[in-house]
Amino acid sequence: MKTALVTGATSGIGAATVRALVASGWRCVATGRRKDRLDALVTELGADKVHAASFDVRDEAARDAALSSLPDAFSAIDLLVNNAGLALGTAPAQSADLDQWKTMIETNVTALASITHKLLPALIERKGAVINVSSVAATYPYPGGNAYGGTKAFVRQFSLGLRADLHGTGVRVCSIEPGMVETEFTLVRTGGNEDAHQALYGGANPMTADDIAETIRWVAELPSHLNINALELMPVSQDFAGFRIAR
Ligand code: NDP
Ligand code: 8X3
Repeated sequence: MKTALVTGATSGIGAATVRALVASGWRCVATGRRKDRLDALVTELGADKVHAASFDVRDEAARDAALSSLPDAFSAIDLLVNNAGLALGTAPAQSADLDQWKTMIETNVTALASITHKLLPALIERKGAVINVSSVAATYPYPGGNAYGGTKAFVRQFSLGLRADLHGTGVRVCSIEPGMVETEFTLVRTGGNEDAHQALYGGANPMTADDIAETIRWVAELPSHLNINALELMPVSQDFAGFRIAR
């Protein structure tokens, strides 16, 4: 039985990924700040399948304490799913809140790079895999996407750079790049605005967290000689904005 560590497993894509992996025979270390939600996953899926490790990904000391006290059955990580992340705000750059930018960069970039750096030696030893959750925002800019899109572009390019450096090690790396997925993402981005959540997803037939989780599971379980470098997904209802001209 293989073991995955999934960051951001208290909600949305991360929680769905833990469910999909466990249903397919994996053990999971589920991480996130909201311990009650991790505990609920353990109750739902079983303590032999899920271990809750509650920490803020930006807190390296708390992360290291949690990783160094993993039960034996969960301590050999074969797959790192770097999913924890967030967008904060939709304001244009010129009126954006700098603290929100810093939080996105610390979470989506610095913490992701740090936990990857921490786990790489073990992943190399086990010929494991890294699946990073980027976004279509990495490739397609949109108004108000500024720093968030920048963080996700880092995730995409970092993933490809990891592939280059890990050449010959047998470690696989994939950048998963979803468009609109209905999760708590927009509530977090807007500070809990239910109307904004409804306005974005209502009638739009967005992707679900399960759609992305199933994709992550599929990528993780491909034969060991096969690497999906990057994978972009959108709901059928979403496409690309045109170029705007200011006159
Ligand atoms: P959710 O808000 O539902 O889930 C985000 C998860 O990230 C939560 O489990 C949250 O846990 C965790 N997280 C955020 N900050 C921290 C932190 N400082 N420390 C630990 N965990 C943290 O959103 P999604 O499921 O949609 O988002 C998952 C990933 O998917 C993100 O990286 C997002 O950017 C990306 N994405 C989302 C898309 C969408 O349309 N929904 C599209 C493309 C990419 P907790 O708050 O408990 O700590
Ligand atoms: C989330 C998708 O388009 O809201 O990464 O940036 S989008």
